[in-house]
Amino acid sequence: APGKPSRVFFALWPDARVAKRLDELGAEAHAECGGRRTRCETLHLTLAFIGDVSPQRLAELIAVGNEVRNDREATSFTLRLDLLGSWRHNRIVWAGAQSCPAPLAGLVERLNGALEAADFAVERRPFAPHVTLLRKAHTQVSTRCVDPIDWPVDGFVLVESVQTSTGAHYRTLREWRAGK
Ligand code: 2AM
Repeated sequence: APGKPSRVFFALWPDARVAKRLDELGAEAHAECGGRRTRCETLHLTLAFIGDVSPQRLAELIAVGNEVRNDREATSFTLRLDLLGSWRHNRIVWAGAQSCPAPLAGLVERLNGALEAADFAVERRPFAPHVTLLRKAHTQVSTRCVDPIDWPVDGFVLVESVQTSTGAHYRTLREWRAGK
């Protein structure tokens, strides 16, 4: 979209079944907390946020993805989302995991390592895996367990986010599948 900056990030993108489950949880959370729901087709889990990049740097990001994809164990695992929680500082309500699978932590570590080696600024805070369900929530929730959503992960994506008046729109720039 003209005028507005675009930004890119690595993410896990759910299949239709998992997205539907997350969307249902989002509806439940919305009834309780208000705010703006993430549209079903844009639900995702961010692995590494990059920000604005030039076309040349984009090629380097794809090289980073290629490098990380070569490790099959890091890209094929089940992620169980079984928590609903919120953050006061950014008024987000999210779906999260009681335990972060080791391969997911490893995937993020590998991505950050490869990004750092390629001179991209990486996140210094500990990785907090979450899927944002609501933004600008009117009320918080106390973190609670919910009916588990088992997400079979078998790859990751590089996505471009374009901010528009109707919210963020996402375009998949590249997809990496485990062992393929
Ligand atoms: P959020 O859902 O917690 O806001 C696209 O904006 C994705 O990148 C979102 O999942 C968002 O996380 C994440 N994101 C946006 N800005 C970020 C930042 N500065 N650091 C880390 N993640 C960010």
